[in-house]
Amino acid sequence: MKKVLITGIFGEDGAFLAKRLLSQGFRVFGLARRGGSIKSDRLRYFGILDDVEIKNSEIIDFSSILKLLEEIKPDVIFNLAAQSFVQDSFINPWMTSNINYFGVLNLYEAIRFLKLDCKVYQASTSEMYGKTIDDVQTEKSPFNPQSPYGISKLAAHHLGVIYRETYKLKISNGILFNHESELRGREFVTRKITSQLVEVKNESRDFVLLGNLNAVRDWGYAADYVKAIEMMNFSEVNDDFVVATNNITSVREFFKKSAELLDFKPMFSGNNAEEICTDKKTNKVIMKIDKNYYRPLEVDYLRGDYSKINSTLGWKPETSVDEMIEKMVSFDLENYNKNIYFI
Ligand code: G4F
Repeated sequence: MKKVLITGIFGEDGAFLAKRLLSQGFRVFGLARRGGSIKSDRLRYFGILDDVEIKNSEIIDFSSILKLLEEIKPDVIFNLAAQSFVQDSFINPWMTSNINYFGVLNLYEAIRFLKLDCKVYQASTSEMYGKTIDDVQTEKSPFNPQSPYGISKLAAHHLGVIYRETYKLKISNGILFNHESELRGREFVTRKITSQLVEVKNESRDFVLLGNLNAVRDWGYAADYVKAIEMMNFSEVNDDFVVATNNITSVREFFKKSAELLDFKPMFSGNNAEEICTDKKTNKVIMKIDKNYYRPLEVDYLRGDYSKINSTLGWKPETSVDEMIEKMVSFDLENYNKNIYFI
């Protein structure tokens, strides 16, 4: 039975991935930081918490990750462990760099030291493109990160390329564009919008406070993207792949679509920080701007071209942004007041 190690197993992608791999008969190990098991809600939600073998380890501690790899000797590693909230990387740049870059360095050095012949998937990100100049980003587009998070991920991305070429490590970097789902943490704008709008609908919240409504993202469905990363790590190819939908939506449009699904009639008025959204049916304000959610530096626009992974591995997105928003809104409606918090 093949042994798979997933770091970051308690996150959105980790949970979707563990579920897929367990159903195919893999033995799935999950790396958990000390105290990390308080985040096990997603695995519990899928009913797989007892099926994954959770191991306490620290990716930022070389001896710890070395011992873990020596014990498990995984055939396949998915490195999803990260400080993944861009806004927080401005507050905690050192911690972000430590986990997102030095953690990856530790992992690759431990693999080299132990001479493990394993495949590795590294979670790269569209945040590496930062301030984009092209209409659509490919694997060859220039990188111009706009946050400590983007820099840390770009450093790890390049490290993967170097270790692949120099030491022949079997590394693939997946440049995943934003991917969301009902399992997404509520600090990210999509799930914040769907969950808080449901609260407004149920009158337990007055309105949603948001930052930059003009930001444009290529939002895909996390379960589709996890399929892509599985395909990458179980193929013979070691390479870098963009995973995206090639469709774009602004934060404002995402809010509008979500509000309409909840039977609001959203109408935007005002400019910049004074912009509001009113429900035309009731004249109630359902969204205001809070400048605290503006980023010190913003990534305005991301749109990914997934043709390389499509032609090489046959992957394509299956869920449209509208279908995804429907899933998220339905989930938040069904689970309103049930204390299901995916953190
Ligand atoms: O949902 P977000 O926080 O995601 P962001 O920053 O794009 O990063 C996510 O996707 C990346 C892939 O490109 C991952 F690498 C990363 O780990 C993470 O998963 O923000 C999306 C956009 C931003 O432009 C932000 O300024 O929404 C804008 N926004 C507007 N109001 C807001 C808010 N973002 C958040 N989190 N909260 C707001 O109230």
